[in-house]
Amino acid sequence: MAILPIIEAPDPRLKIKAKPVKAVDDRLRQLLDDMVETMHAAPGIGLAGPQVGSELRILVIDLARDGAPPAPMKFINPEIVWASEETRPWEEGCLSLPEQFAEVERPVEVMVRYLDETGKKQEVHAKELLAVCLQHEMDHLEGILFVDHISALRRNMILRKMTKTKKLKATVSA
Ligand code: GNR
Ligand code: NI
Repeated sequence: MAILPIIEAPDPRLKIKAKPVKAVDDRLRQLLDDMVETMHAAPGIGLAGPQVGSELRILVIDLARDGAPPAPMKFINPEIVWASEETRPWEEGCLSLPEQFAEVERPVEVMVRYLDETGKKQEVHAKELLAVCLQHEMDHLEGILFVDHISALRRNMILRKMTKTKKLKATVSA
């Protein structure tokens, strides 16, 4: 097991379209385990491949409450096969945009088809936080961040803050 570095915006690696997994093997399962460990350590409730430098269509989610036993979920090649017409705003954050938050409007419910870590086809009907998190993580697989769903004004405010923080961190560590 290993904790992987999380890529922070702005970074071109967060803007790529991730590639489908071809084989669900031990190497992939190792990467998924490392992503779960990284997500728990952050801490976060989700993490997508591109955030840790993988180009694969994989993501992990754990919505277990503080103090409850961990309940990591792993998704390979996820696809939204249905989304509700009803949408709702939810305050989102992102480990690649630390300390930044904004309300994002998304479908309240989604049906997601994916492969589990044994390579078996699965489907989940997600609502509430699981639906929000799955859509947020699947956006990462398309190179989309939550700020891409808000107004250009608020997006640029957040991205300017990120650029400033990155420069400051580079100066301090130099
Ligand atoms: O930890 C996270 N919290 C969160 C809160 C509201 C909506 C989405 C998320 S996902 C985020 C972790 C992350 O950046 N995943 O890509
Ligand atoms: Ni994110």
